[in-house]
Amino acid sequence: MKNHFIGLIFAFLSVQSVAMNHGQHMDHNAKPTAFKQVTADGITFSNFQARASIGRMPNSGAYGEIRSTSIDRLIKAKSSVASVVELHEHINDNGVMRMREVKAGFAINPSTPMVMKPGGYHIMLIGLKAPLEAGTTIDLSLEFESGKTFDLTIPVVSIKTMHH
Ligand SMILES: [Cu+2]
Repeated sequence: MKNHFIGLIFAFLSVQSVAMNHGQHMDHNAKPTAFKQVTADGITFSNFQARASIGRMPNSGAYGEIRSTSIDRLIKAKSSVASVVELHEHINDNGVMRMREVKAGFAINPSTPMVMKPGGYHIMLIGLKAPLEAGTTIDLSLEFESGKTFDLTIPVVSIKTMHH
């Protein structure tokens, strides 16, 4: 219960810090749109980010790591910036890398973090309403099989600076 409460405060703080990015007190040494780790209800989100649009491509991806203290499954993602959001994986189809939707969602096991990254599991943002610009943020709602839902604010990052 206590952890849950603290996690919600962190989530609130991360939203607040995003809101303050355009204020006068910005620390120029800080990375203002870096995602702050959020823990709530036994689930920890870290390194979340969306890829800035490349040219006029109508789609993009969101990535991050999820840990859970209990067995769970990410079953749905939503964002106001895209018409459709799907959970995808990359597969090697006779030497050709392709993406496909994982309808069952992403299993999350307490022993291993569920990692979404370019070229692997990812959240696909399909039919962007406007190009995603580096330095901005987008909303991302995640729904789990356990019934837990989370509303995150995640930074948009250029593909060039995406690697950690
Ligand atoms: Cu995809």
